[in-house]
Amino acid sequence: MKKPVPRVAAIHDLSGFGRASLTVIIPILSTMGFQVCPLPTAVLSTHTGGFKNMKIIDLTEHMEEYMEHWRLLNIDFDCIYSGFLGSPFQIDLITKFISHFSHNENLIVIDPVMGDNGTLYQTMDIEMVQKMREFIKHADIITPNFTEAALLLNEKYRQNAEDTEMKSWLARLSEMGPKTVIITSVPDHKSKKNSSVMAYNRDDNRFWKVECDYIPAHFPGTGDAFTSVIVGSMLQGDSLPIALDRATHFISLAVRASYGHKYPEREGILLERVLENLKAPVTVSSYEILE
Ligand code: PXL
Repeated sequence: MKKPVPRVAAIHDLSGFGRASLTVIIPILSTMGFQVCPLPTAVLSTHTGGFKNMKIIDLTEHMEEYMEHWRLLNIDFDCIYSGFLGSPFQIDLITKFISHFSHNENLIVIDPVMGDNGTLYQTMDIEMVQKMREFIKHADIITPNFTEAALLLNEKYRQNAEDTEMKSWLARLSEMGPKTVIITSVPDHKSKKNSSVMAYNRDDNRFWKVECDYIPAHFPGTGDAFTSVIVGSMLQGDSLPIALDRATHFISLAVRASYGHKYPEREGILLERVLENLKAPVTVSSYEILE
């Protein structure tokens, strides 16, 4: 029987302050009309980007029983979406989760959250990177940022990237398993300031690019917001380039709505001010196909 509201299993941490992970994912997907069922990997007092002395409660030892309860309930998910993970062992647990709950009809999205701007997040290490390379083979879609794509491919982080080189990165990441690869924050080779989102779909062998607005600010949690909009957009039946447009323009709007206010960037984008825009049809489309 078709569910009245499609359902997403969201496997991420819950950070109490500083909009990131579940506090971004739940409102975005709910606004887009999806039920979010969180499987929390850890509870943190704040995210790790810019706060000191945060309290971290690793939930690894509780996840198996939590998953077992869902298994007994025989819950069906339209999408399984995982992001920030608290320990390498969690990757083994979530691999089991995916093998149990995945079927031909549902979408598996892995955001290999590990770092940004050329560095690993405080809680990540090389073991996590190695595990992540194995883990992404279970995904239909992955959404690494440029730093994470470089880590997955064992490439050096750099400040600029030619389109031809990025096409090869996208294809190599897809060879590791996922049919669709989306790389965010790709530095522009023409202008040091600009960045773009690039994507590849193996089924039709097409590459896409959307250029992003430049704003001199860095808000944590925008990667989670971006992938959440991609998830919602793909689940509602949009094409890949329209999903890229929708997510890129939503983030750009959210950053613009936030930047004009003076408050610490570590608190994240002012999501509450822009959520309603997710209900609007796509009005600005700027994707390009890369030949
Ligand atoms: O936005 C990614 C993310 C998720 N969860 C935690 C984080 C970060 C990035 O800093 O620290 C706890």
